This record gives sequence, structure tokens and C-alpha cells, in this order.
Amino acid sequence: MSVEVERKFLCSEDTLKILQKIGDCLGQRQFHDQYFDSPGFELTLRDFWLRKRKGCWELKCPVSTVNRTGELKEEQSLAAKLCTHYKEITNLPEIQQRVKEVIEGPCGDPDTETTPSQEDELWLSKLNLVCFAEFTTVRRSFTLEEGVQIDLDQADFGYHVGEIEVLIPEGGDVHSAQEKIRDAAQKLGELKACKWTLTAVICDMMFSKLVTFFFFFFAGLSGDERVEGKMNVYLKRYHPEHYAKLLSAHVL
Ligand code: V4E
Repeated sequence: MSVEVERKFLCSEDTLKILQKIGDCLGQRQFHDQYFDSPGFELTLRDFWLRKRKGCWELKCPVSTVNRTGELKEEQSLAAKLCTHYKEITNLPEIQQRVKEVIEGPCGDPDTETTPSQEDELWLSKLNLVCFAEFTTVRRSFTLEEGVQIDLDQADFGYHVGEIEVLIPEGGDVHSAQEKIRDAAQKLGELKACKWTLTAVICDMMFSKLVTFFFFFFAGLSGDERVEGKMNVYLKRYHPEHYAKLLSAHVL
């Protein structure tokens, strides 16, 4: 089982051009995601994300970590703040077991016992799970260095977002993954700012400083703001009540 450490950033045509020059292209793919929860949002309010992608089930679970932020240097705790990390389960019987525990508690109802051979509809309906979000993403993937993947996502509801991602084994070093992500973000941010600065310098020295400042501010690569993921934007737009509950529970 792996833990996915990732940081989102706002991307543009420039990001794509830079990655095409300096990264190794891993290709483009398209996938349709369907996310499931109970009508009372028992999974997502606990930060569990159950989805079906390309016919396979995946469950993203929060990772319990001791909060060591106090021991970290300022730049390390900023790197941690900008990243998320989730354990990803892809084995269906394990997913069913975990989902059942989250919804019903450890001593759940024996009547809702699930077996791996059950049809999708049956285990979902026994646990009262319904699809609350679905969208299609076109993803272009690159690597900048060994173990660091950069995805540029274009969702069909009109949102573009980039992700820098490092996979580690469960119990692996999250901080060093966050540092790798920070370094990759810095590299991308510097290259983008450099391009903008050069363009602007040709026009006007003063203007270049202003452009660089605003570029950094909005690019989500060098500031300390967290960039919204596809689900944040989707729920805010199409299911504002669900979104409000997740905000109040500090899940989003
Ligand atoms: C974990 C999570 C959600 C599930 C979807 O995760 P996400 O990484 O946004 O989707 P995607 O398509 O990039 O998955 P991948 O292909 O990388 O596996 S929806 C909301 N969350 C929590 C969450 C959060 N609290 N903050 C941010 C910035 N992102 C996600």
C-alpha cells in the first residue's frame, strides 16, 4: 500500500510548454471518475474518498501522523502545509471492509457483510452509498526527476489544475517527499517567472517587477496559498451544501 504526497498548483499554457522542454513526457490519458458517499456524507466528512476510475475501485484514506510541525523549520512546515498525503487502497475487499468500518463503526451490522464477488450495485446499496460527483479528466503527465511526477489535469467542467506528486511506501518519509515536491515547485516557479520577467524586461523594467510579483502570486507555486483541487471546485459549483459541510468539518 502506498501513500501519495502531493501539492496542487495553478497551471497555464506556459507550464505545459516548460514541462515539454525540461521534463520527460509520460503521455496523456483520459479517465472518468465517480465518487461515492452515504446521503449523510459519512465518508467524506471523515476525509475518506471512494471512487471508481476506469472500472477499478480506489479509496483514499487520511494518514494519521503525529503533528511534528513544531519541530520543523519554517520552510519545512510551509512545504507540509501546501501538501496533502493520503493512503491509497485499491484492493476491493479491503476497500469494502474499511468503508464498512467508517460507516458502521468497528462492530458494524453483520447483515451488511460484503464479499469480493458481489456486484457493484449490491455492496453499494447495502452500505447506502450513492454517487455524488462524476467528471472526466484529461491528464498529461511528466517527470522532472526520479520519483517526482507532475500531472496537468483538465476537468470537463472547466477547471485546470496541476499536481506535483511523490509516492512513498506506508510509513515512509513524508517530510523528504514534501521537500522533493517543494524543490520541483521552486524549479517550475522559477522557470515560469524567468520567462515572464524576460518578456516584460523588453517592454519596461518597472513593469517586469510588477508582472513577476503578480505571476508568483497567482501561480500557486511560490506563494503559501493552497490551490483548490478538482473536487473542491466541483462541489462548490454543483453541491454547495455538501461543500459547506466539508468546509465546516475542516476536510476541505
Ligand atoms: C483526497 C481528496 C479527494 C479525492 C481526489 O483527490 P485528488 O488528488 O484531488 O484527485 P486526483 O484526480 O488528482 O487523484 P489522483 O489521480 O492524484 O489519485 S477530493 C478532496 N480530497 C482532499 C483534498 C484536500 N483536502 N485538499 C486538496 C488541496 N486536495 C484534496
